[in-house]
Amino acid sequence: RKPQLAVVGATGAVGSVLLGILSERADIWGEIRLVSSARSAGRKLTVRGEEVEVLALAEEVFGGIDVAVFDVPDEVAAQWAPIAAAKGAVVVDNSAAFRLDPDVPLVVPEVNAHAARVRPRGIVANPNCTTLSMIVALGALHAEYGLSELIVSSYQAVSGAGRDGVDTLRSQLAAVSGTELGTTPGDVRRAMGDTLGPFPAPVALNVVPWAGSLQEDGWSSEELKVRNESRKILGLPGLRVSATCVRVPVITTHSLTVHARFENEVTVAGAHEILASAPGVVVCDDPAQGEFPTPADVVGTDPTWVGRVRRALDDPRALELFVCGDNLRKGAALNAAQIAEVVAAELTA
Ligand code: 2RA
Repeated sequence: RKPQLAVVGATGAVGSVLLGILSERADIWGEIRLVSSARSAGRKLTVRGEEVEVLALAEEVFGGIDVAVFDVPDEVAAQWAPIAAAKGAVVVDNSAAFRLDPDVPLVVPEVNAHAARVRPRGIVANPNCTTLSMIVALGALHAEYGLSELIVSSYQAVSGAGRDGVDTLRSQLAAVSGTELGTTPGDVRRAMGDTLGPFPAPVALNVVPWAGSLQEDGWSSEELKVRNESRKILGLPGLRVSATCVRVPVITTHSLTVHARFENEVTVAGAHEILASAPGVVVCDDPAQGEFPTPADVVGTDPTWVGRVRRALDDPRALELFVCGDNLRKGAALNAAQIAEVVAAELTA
């Protein structure tokens, strides 16, 4: 029989993208059961061209389910993923609740698909969207050159902060459009009043050097996720990683500048060749023709786009890259769907 899939958090921002992705990809699933909080249960959503009623999260909804993709807040995942696993489902969890648990693999199929096979808790974790937006390209370069250090800055889209993030940017853009704002200190902030939404400063006509919560020594949780998750996915527990995460006025698609240092000397031609043949990566790198990835062009696509590839002028072992990835697709829903497919193939083998 075909494996049965549950999507928990089907009505959320990532859940909606996941239903679209499941409708586009090879249809390997038997039933696709949709689940949400009691508040959104009863709604009908379309998947694979059919309307499906959303069920309220409860132990019984996991009966007969082989794979359950969770896209819910950390605390909901922490409570419910083990319940789904105890009912026999393999859980693919997109929250941060289990990512650093040594008994939970953190999987990016292009980089470490094999890790999904060893899952003592019955849970496979999906990385954070910022890590995911760069790691497929870095995994390919690491396999050839041996990564030794990463210094990255992110340019993160507001949809990473959910529907509230998108609504906030849209209403802030409406408030500044057609005005002279942005020329004197604080004028944008004053115009926003108390409509900052999930961000600590205006995001329209601005950039905000903050994502996530405050952790020790001034680091943000998002910056530590990039460090810890990159190390785990690449199997490099001692990798030197420094990240600075910044929110920018983009709806969807995270970008990163990456300074990647390797064990071996690198060349731009070599990096181009590796990246061009890496699954899930597209090279878009011809600045003379104005060709480099931008979020406006990358949004809605599946691959990791790489451009501006340069060898560091002062270090023959280091590359500079500009990387873009759709944070709702590869950064969340697509990677989760790919993990679910890897697990389904194993279960039906
Ligand atoms: C963000 N990475 O962009 C987060 C969402 N998971 O805020």
